[in-house]
Amino acid sequence: MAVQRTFVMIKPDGVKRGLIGEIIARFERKGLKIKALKMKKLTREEAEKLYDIHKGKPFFEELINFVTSAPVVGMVLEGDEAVSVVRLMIGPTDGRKAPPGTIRGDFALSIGENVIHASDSPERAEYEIKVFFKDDEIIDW
Ligand code: YYY
Ligand code: MG
Repeated sequence: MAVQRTFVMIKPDGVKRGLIGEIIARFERKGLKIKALKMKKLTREEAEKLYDIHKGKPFFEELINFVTSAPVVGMVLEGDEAVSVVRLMIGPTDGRKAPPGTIRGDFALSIGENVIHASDSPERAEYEIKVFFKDDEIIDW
C-alpha cells in the first residue's frame, strides 16, 4: 500500500456554481481522508507559484486571472495511491473530452474553466500543499 497525499483545489467556477459540497462528497465517499480544508481568495503571487510550471505558456495569463477572480477551496486528501486516484476522479483537462462520471466530465464544458485542480505527482502535491497551507492547518488524524 502506498499512502499518498495530494492537493485538490475547487476553482472559482466550481465555487460560484455551488459545487463545493458535491465535489467534497465524491472524495469522502471514495474513502479519501480530508487532512486540510480551506476557502481563500488566491493572491496573484500564490496563483503564479501554484502554476509555476505553466509560466510562459499562451494560456498562463488567462489562467492566473481566472483562479484569482473569486474564492477557491483547497484541500489535502490522503489515501492509497491518492495522487492517481484523484486524477482519475477529476478526469482529463478538457471538460468536453472528460468522460461522464468524472468531475470535469459531469460539470465542465471548457478547458480553461474546468472546475477543479489536482496535483499530478506526489512531489508536486507536497509543493502545492506548501503554497496553499501553513503546516498547522494540516490535521494529523
Ligand atoms: O493538470 P490539469 O489541470 O488537468 O491541466 P494542466 O495541463 O496542468 O493545465 C493547468 C490548467 O491550465 C488547466 O486546468 C486549465 C488551463 N489550461 C488552459 O486554459 N488551456 C490549455 N490549453 C491548457 C491548460
Ligand atoms: Mg496540471
